[in-house]
Amino acid sequence: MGLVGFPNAGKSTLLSVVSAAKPEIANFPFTTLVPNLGIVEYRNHRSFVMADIPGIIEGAHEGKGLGLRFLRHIERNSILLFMVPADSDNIHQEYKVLLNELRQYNPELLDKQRLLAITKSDMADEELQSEIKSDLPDIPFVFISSVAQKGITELKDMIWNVLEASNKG
Ligand SMILES: Nc1nc2c(ncn2[C@@H]2O[C@H](COP(=O)(O)OP(=O)(O)OP(=O)(O)O)[C@@H](O)[C@H]2O)c(=O)[nH]1
Ligand SMILES: [Mg+2]
Repeated sequence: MGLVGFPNAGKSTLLSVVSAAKPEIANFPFTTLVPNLGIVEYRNHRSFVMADIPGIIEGAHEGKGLGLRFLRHIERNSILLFMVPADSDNIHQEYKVLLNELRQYNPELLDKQRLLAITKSDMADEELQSEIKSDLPDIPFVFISSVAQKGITELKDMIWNVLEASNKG
């Protein structure tokens, strides 16, 4: 499965808390310049691979930012986890921008299973969380905080269930 998000969304931080990978993490965009892979241990000695992809911005399909050349690294994955921070001005809109960039790169990417993680949710109180919930895309979502270790088990369960379902075809 692969992580899809704007720069600074918390992709590498998530990878660092669910796997042994030690990606660079910093509070500025384009920290990750090449994809990082990590193995996520799941219950009963099962595991799956998580690919931390460099951040995508609007216009990436035209080469803006780092462009989309890294997306080939996730073409093989069956699941895409979209990651949008809880303090984003408009989570639904950010998701749409990301989706549109993927579509422009390769429409087949939209056949993949999509999940949404609202990251940095330690920065969103209950009121903001319910406000966020009132306008989300129609895909499974979870609030997570890699820093506070919240929602991580729920996220892994969600990913695992989708992986299992897609393996059974
Ligand atoms: N409060 C809070 N901050 C977080 C959380 N996760 C990540 N951050 C912070 O967000 C900033 C960006 O995190 P990264 O993991 O480097 O973000 P990224 O998505 O990999 O960014 P790029 O590599 O630039 O695409 C860092 O300062 C992190 O410490 C979280 O759960 N809560
Ligand atoms: Mg990163």
